[in-house]
Amino acid sequence: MLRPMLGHVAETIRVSDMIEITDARANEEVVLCDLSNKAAVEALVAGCDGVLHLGGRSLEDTWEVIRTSNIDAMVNLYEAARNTGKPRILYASSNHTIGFYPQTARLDARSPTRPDGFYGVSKVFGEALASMYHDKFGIETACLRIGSCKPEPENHRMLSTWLSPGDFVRLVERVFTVETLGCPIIYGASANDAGWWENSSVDYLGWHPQDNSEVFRAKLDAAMKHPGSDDPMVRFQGGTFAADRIHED
Ligand code: 15L
Repeated sequence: MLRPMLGHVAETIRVSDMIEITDARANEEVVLCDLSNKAAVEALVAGCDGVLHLGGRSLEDTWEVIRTSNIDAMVNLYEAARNTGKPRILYASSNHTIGFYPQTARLDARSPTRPDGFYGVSKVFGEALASMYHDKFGIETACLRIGSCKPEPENHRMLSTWLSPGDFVRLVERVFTVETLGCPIIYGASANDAGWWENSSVDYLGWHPQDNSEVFRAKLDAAMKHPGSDDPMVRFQGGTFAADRIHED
């Protein structure tokens, strides 16, 4: 979804996946990589000025899958960054780091985490790892707690969590050009009237989300019923992730 909108951010963009990428664009160079392979990650990161880290498992899963994709892979990424010129990193964290908060709570970057599953716990780990590599080695990371990055909100919860692709790209531009980034927590949501999260601690980035999910409310109201008040989709910020059972091997 983002690749067609990101072409201008660098002269060469090295895109990576575990499976073949067949639609490489003019300034994209493809490097296949399994992020749990330490040597492969080091080769992937070598020579990069910046890393937009969207890899890993992005949904709840067994601990084994989460550990391989989101814990081991993160250590491999940060070790590779430390050994290859310390590129700045934008790390796709998630709203599932705080998913067990009720939807009535209003959060900012200082709110304690309340992960809603193994996946959310792995994202908290990633934020802690980024913080340690910043303090110890000076690697800068934007820890972006993405809400729901979709072309448009798909349900009423996403009226609060929606991050438009355009606002994401505008954030990428700021993260990789601001003089000093540090290692901030950023809530990844557009300028939604129904939003829950406060981002004033990252005003210095100069990121100004422009989109607002409210324009989709009538369409959603017509397409689906509001869930009942005891439904996880209206109780928890993480929605159904908070009600997911533990995934067993
Ligand atoms: C996430 O972290 C997931 O990666 C994504 O698939 C969405 O489900 C999103 O959160 C969300 O909470 O809507």
